Amino acid sequence: MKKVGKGILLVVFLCIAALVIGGCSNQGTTTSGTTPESPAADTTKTGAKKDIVVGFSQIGAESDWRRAETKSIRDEAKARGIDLKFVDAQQKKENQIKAIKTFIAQKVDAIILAPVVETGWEPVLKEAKRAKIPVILVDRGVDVADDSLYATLIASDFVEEGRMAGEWLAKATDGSCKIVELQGTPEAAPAIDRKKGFEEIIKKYPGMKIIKSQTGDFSRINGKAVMEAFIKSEGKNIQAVYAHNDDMAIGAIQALEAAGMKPGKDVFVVSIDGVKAAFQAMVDGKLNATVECNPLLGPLAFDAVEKLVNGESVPKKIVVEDKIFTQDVAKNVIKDRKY
Ligand code: GYE
Repeated sequence: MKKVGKGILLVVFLCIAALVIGGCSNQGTTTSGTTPESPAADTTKTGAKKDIVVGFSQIGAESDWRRAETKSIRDEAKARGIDLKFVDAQQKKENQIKAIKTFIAQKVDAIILAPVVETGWEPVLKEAKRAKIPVILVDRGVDVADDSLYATLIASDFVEEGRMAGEWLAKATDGSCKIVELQGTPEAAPAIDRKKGFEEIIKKYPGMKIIKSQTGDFSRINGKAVMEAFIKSEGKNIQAVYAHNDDMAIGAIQALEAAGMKPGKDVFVVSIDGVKAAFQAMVDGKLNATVECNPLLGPLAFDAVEKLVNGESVPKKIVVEDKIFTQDVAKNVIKDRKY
């Protein structure tokens, strides 16, 4: 009797162990990889569909926009049962190159790359091409002579975003104001293009002038520090702030308030991204306008991944549509904002 009882216990234990192990190995094929070292899942079983493994080299976590993009890509991979290897490059191109090389060594099915700057990608993209691994660029573009080095670019039109910000400011100031500009990360596509689009518009208005321009690296803390320096040297001369993203605009708003100036009233503030905090700043009357730049790129990115893995073609460029939001609509739309 005793022996039979022990036997049953052993069988029950083995069943539980099998269930636990089975559950764990399933988890290994879903989205959770956070290091380039985690081995690529190879769960191909006879007759079963091969799991897709994707490496994602992200720039960092410098802004609300970027955090929203990361979440969108992670959530979408998880929803589709795709194994995502996520690596944060801490703003360094060298780290991104290292991550891509690791993904190639792991024989991933596709690579998603958000390139921090535009140049210097040719050698590593050639390695990916030789390994027949498609590269999907998200949100920022690269400057390469041969565009067969990447499969597609999914991004907004940053020049157009700069134009929208410039046009709004020209209208609000009757084409006359002294502007300070907070630029994004040097050599990054959105910093180059947002400057270009904005300048294209304001040069049509002789009364509009950029009196100071410096990088705030797309972060709140740097935007604030640069704005403090602008206020120190230009003071009340400053009539408008053009920030290449909302985080820097919010930093600038803090600096203006600390200096006893009234952002949104004494000084116009216009920026780009359309994150929730910017809508709140508009509701509070401190930010005048923001141009939306949609970071929720996960669904588009994985549509492209799945097509490419199935041997289908994708367009070379997928442009995400943007529009400008102002204070008068902020209150009504803030509750529906998704990021
Ligand atoms: O505007 C900014 C972020 O590359 C479009 O990078 C993106 C930009 C975005 O840090 O907030």
